[in-house]
Amino acid sequence: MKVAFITGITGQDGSYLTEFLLEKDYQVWGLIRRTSNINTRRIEHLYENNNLILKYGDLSDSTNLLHIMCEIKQKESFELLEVYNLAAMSHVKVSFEMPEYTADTTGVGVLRLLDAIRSSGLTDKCKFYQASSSELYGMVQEVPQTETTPFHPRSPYGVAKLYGYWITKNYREAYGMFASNGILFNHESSRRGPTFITRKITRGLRMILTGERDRLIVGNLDAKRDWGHAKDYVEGMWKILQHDTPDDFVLSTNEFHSVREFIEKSFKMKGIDIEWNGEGLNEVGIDKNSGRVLIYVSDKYFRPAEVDELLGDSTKARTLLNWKPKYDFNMLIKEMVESDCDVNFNYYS
Ligand code: NAP
Ligand code: F7E
Repeated sequence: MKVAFITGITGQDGSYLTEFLLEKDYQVWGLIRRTSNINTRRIEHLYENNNLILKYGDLSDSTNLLHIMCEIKQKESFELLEVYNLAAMSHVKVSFEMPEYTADTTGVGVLRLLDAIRSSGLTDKCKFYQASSSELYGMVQEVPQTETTPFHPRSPYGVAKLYGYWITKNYREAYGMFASNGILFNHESSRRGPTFITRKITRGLRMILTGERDRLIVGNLDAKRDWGHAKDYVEGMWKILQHDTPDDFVLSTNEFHSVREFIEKSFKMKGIDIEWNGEGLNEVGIDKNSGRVLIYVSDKYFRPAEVDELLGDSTKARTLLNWKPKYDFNMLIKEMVESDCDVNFNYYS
């Protein structure tokens, strides 16, 4: 029996990874948080599947993590359990407002899970994937960034992920655990959280088209990111754990685009040509046809320390894992715009 345990199963990546593994006949155990509102929208379509088992828990609760690992060990028979640690307080801007909570869950949470694996006697019967991030590079020390580029994180989130990266490596070196880091560059989809910039743009476009809102207000228009599609990246996570040895891999598209460009392309898909006027906080995006101002800039969305540009080089994963993204930038935008703006789009297809 192939068995996997996923933390962060209700998130963007967790939901795609669950679909991917269920299709490969895995039994999937997932960690969900108790919340006063429904947080399982992305995985509800999978509830009927008998191979999906959900457990309440939290990365801040080590006793709970230990109990779950012991329960999986006791109930399931497997050669190697695959553990994907995707749970995190994943919003960079929010991490400046909640640095201690971010350190506790995004950082020390990784240690709690690794130690639950060890304490439950699963060290040699487990493969561990840590969701590391291109935010580790922060103020970039070289372009493009590879597995050997030095790190310089620029946010409490990035610093917490740095701890997660190193404690994963440490458990590999100290205890011989199959523990790997995927250093993933930004990946998006129609299931992306609504406050990340790509989804904020495509949802904002919908609200402008329907008249719910008359404008979209954003922060740094010139930030550049290496944006891929989450579906490609969850396949990469799985491939990282199928490699014969534990190792660290960059997953990226190897091209970058600005926030400005993402806005222009998304609006163009709905027939709106954006023309820019002004500078800095006074810059606006105008609909060329109507002359209406649709895009405004506010310092509310700037970060105390910004990551200006991220560009990955995923040659190692492409060579050793035979991983390559299927989606390009235009396909990604098309899917996101259709999903947010077209009623007939199937969120789960
Ligand atoms: P996401 O949509 O924000 O999902 C985060 C998941 O973590 C959700 O299921 C959330 O649960 C859960 N979670 C948050 N705090 C938790 C806690 N204390 N205990 C247990 N679960 C908790 O993130 P994503 O985009 O899918 O990213 C997945 C992982 O990859 C994250 O670790 C992220 O930092 C990392 N990463 C993402 C990217 C990217 O571009 N997407 C790139 C590099 C690395 P709720 O649903 O209850 O909130
Ligand atoms: O920002 C700029 C912002 O919040 C991207 C997470 O998944 O990827 C993600 O982190 C860029 C930044 O993602 C707005 O300043 C401009 O430069 O979509 P984002 P992120 O910070 O890159 C990494 C790899 C992760 O690991 C994280 O978990 O866009 N930007 N205006 C804005 N960003 C937001 N959110 N909102 C704006 O209005």
